[in-house]
Amino acid sequence: MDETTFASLYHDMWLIRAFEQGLESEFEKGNVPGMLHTGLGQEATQAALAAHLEATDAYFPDHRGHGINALAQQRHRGDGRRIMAELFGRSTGVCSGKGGSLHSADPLAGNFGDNAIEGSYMATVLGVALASKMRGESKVACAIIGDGTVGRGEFHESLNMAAIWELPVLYACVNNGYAIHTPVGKGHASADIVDLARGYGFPCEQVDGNDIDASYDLVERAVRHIRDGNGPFFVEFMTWRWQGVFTGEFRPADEVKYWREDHDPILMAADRLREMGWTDEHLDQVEREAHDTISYWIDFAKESPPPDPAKATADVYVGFEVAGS
Ligand SMILES: Cc1ncc(C[n+]2csc(CCOP(=O)(O)OP(=O)(O)O)c2C)c(N)n1
Ligand SMILES: [Mg+2]
Repeated sequence: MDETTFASLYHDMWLIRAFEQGLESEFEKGNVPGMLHTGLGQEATQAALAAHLEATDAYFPDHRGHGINALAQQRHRGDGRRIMAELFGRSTGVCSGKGGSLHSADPLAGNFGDNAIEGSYMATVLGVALASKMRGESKVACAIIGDGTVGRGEFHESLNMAAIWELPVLYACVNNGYAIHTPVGKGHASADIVDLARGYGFPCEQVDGNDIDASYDLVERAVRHIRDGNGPFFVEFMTWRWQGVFTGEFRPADEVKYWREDHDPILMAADRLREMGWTDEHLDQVEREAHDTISYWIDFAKESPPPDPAKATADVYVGFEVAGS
């Protein structure tokens, strides 16, 4: 990978980390409504996906997808602040503040939305993919799923149908080792999800999801395969999330140390940049700029008005309004 691309991905990863850290701090102060699951620790996986998905593609983020949503919004719609505002429940958010963390969507940025039912969009992604195929478009329909999703029936139904209809689906499985507190090997027949997916007969590959270089290259290859009309592709990103579903650490100290200090995606990328001649000062500058950008986004969100109660039912259904109470 050339230095310019690597540097740009490093910026993206820092933007995600600063976004999540800023958000987490505001959440702890009680300024962010609802629940929060951050993508801290998974920045390389998200930046690699965001780098290759166009506005005309369709991705379904999982419950840790604020980072990819912010990058897509910034890149395709020119204003990443609208994801922050959405999380703060403000009218300037992408869904006018009514979606929040788990239900924000903006198809014009390629973001077809998460919802709180893990795995449900393993079915809807097929519809988007089928429509694209029937219309002769070259859309990539991407389902970003956690390892926990694999135990749902929709996982297997989806892979099967994508295989037999040769649909343009990118399955991006984020294997961060646990579903709530259950280790992946205890919850599924294989700790390597890729081995379960291989039975459906299309390309399935595993990658170090904290290695931005390897993740970027694999997503590039997978997207090319799909756009060229070759049907689905499954990628398993091996990564780790700093934050569980609930507060408190439940994992062994040596595991925490490994992932947070020895195998952190941003620290690993910084080492690579140092090898390319970057100074600590230059690296610090990227970090500082990301935090400055996010402070500005948070200020924008806080200063934005809340949604108008009179519009509570607007945009809920297509084609008609529900009478407000
Ligand atoms: C169908 C369904 N079952 C259970 C839940 C409750 N739930 C929320 S997050 C979660 C764990 C998901 O684990 P994983 O997919 O590995 O994602 P991670 O949090 O590890 O990123 C569960 C079970 C849910 N949201 N939907
Ligand atoms: Mg998980």
